[in-house]
Amino acid sequence: MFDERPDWSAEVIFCGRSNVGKSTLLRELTGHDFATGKRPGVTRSPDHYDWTSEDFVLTDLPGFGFMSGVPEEHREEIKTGVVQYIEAHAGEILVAVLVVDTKSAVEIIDRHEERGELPHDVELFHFLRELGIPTVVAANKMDTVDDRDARLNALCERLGLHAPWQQWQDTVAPVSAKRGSIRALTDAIGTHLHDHKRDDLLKFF
Ligand SMILES: Nc1nc2c(ncn2[C@@H]2O[C@H](COP(=O)(O)OP(=O)(O)OP(=O)(O)O)[C@@H](O)[C@H]2O)c(=O)[nH]1
Ligand SMILES: [Mg+2]
Repeated sequence: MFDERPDWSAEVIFCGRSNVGKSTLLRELTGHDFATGKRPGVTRSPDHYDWTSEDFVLTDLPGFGFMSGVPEEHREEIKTGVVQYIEAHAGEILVAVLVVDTKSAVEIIDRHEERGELPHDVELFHFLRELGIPTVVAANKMDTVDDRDARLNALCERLGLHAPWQQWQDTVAPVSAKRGSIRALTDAIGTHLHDHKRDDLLKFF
């Protein structure tokens, strides 16, 4: 399920737990009707969106963690598939967007840590950075939180970034995909593309 991929040489990926709003963000960015849903586990294999005239692709990866009706071992398989996909294409991935649900992210991270487990979001964030892939954490669903700064600072701390969050604007982007408020993310992606000397791709963001 992970091997039907043409040879694009430049890619931006969207990854993260299930139900955080990856596909909604991509819909907002592209205007394309990515499948989204109220229950976790909607996107089950990489969904590529490209432009016929461009050697560039946006990839919506399946979510991992809890998914409705998906047994634990299959969830692990999906996560392994995502990790392998990222490793295999690390050379082409210009920017990774790690999407989190701002309202529940910190609580879920803490719950895993209390159990002595490595939380998915923290693991993926460090994994991407170890591969040298510039990573933007899209702190999504900001419309559902009222303590914005406290939430974003707590999220930064869990990721090993010192508060205040405002000093990490290339790394942490508060957004609300549902409300179409994604400017912080497109700006952050733009900064990384510029650093890659890929200003030609800024038009997509
Ligand atoms: N309140 C709020 N809801 C959002 C926002 N973005 C997405 N959602 C909702 O979150 C749910 C999940 O969105 P999806 O885009 O399908 O999430 P996903 O990360 O692609 O999920 P999987 O494909 O299952 O991994 C949907 O009900 C969306 O409408 C947001 O900014 N605010
Ligand atoms: Mg999805």
